[in-house]
Amino acid sequence: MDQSSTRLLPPETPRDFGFFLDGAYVPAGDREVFLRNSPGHGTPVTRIPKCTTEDLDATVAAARAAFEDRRWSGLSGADRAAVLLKTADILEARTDEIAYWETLENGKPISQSRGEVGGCVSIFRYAAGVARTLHGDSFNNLGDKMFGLVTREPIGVVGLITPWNFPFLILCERVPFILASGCTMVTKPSEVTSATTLILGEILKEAGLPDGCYNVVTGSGSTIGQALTEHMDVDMLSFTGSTAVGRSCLQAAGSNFKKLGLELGGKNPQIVFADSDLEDAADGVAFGIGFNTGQCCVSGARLIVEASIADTFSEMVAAKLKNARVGDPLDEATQIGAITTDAQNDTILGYIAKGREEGAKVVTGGAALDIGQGQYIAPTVFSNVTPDMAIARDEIFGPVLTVMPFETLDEAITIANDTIYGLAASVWTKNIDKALTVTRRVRAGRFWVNTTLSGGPELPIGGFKQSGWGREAGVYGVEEYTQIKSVHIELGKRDPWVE
Ligand code: TXE
Repeated sequence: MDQSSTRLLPPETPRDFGFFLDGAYVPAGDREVFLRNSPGHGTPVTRIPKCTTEDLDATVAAARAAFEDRRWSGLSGADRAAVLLKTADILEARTDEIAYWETLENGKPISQSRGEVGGCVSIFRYAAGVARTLHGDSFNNLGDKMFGLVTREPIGVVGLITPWNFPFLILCERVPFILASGCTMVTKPSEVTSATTLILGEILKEAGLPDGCYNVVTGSGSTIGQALTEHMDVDMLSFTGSTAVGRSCLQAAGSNFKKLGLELGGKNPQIVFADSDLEDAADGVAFGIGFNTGQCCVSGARLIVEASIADTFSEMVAAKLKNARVGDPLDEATQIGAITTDAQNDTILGYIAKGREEGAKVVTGGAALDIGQGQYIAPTVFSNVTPDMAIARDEIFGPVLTVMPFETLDEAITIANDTIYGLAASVWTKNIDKALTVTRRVRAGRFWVNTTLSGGPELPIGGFKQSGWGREAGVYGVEEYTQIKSVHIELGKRDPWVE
């Protein structure tokens, strides 16, 4: 069904999902369930099992068995690539369905969800190429009697914990690379957005992924997430979420010294110089904070703008945000949807109140929007912001932009680096010297010049400072899921140790 031509409605009754173990769904049975309400409609849409720690152990055991018998890691890169390519084809064919469940659980606009599934298709296709090109190294410079090899091997069983802001996209920025490397996995999606992670199970199976290579355990972070992080039979954990939980993962992973990949919070600068194309920059800055209701780890939440244009430019951004269409996520015209969780809604409104109390001035927005159903917040711009204010320092994770002016390039860089985070940054200028100087001196893992929030699977993702460890995606990303082995090969007759 082409849903783009049909008026979409939430389901009349919630859909039941099972968790995914060894190639099959396991219904909730007598387990407790999470009932998820659509944040855009306030009605129940999905029911997901609350798995027990025995369920978790079963998924890890399935992934371990699949890894040890080499049913996946023993295949050629070409054979693994074939499964990833077939997955991409099935995802493409099922785009509307996946986007529908993503929007219902997350609250993001349906057109955006479809775009994200399209992005995931592209990532699977890219990762198929990486599966075939992944290789080690050789050393032919060790003298005639010694030849050295460095082989790359999959790290083993990977635990993957994902958040609710991009449930399917963040999943697909990791799963194809984990599988390309030859690893097997257990993933734990956020308890509020598990549906599309579960749907991927049957798609991978249909594409030919052997049973046990992709398992999904559902449940809360503090129980199942924590237990997965501590698990003695998991070799690596990739966690995406808050910096606070990332810190607790560091401790939990000490159980068996599992390798950690962490993508955590951000408070990302948008540096705008007076010589930029101001129309483009205003549109980009509005997009950078409005997209996904600002619930992006890479949202451009701090506008650092040359003082000579600060007022005019803030008004330009405010005008753009006022024109952005906030509303029912299932409406094709919507650009900004609902706030995903009740807790996040309270957090964002709390920061807006705090900004006012601390003396910042609301340029636009600053309140919840009554759309008749669900929870919505007007995109908000604050001026008169000082570096010590909570709205300038904390990751709000909502559509709230702070404006801070600068006089010199050095000052812009100092303000940009004045944060514990280092996930992403953007700079807007037509002057190549300024663009490159800022790019080289601002400490962030991902940079945009005269654009923001763009890119594809070729370029890696990850943070500096307290924004995380390691990289996902690209060749660098797949290498994270491997470990290397040094092989020393002696040629010819050995020089004896004992005569
Ligand atoms: O994240 P959590 P929350 C930030 C953002 C947001 C705040 C809180 O600032 O306001 O975090 O969101 C699982 N051991 N980001 O509470 O708790 C949890 O079930 C192991 C930034 O939702 O970090 C979910 O699957 N796992 C961010 C995942 O961790 C645990 C994206 C993320 O949840 C766990 C999301 C534990 N002890 C939120 N506790 C980004 N940078 O993209 C929870 N989880």
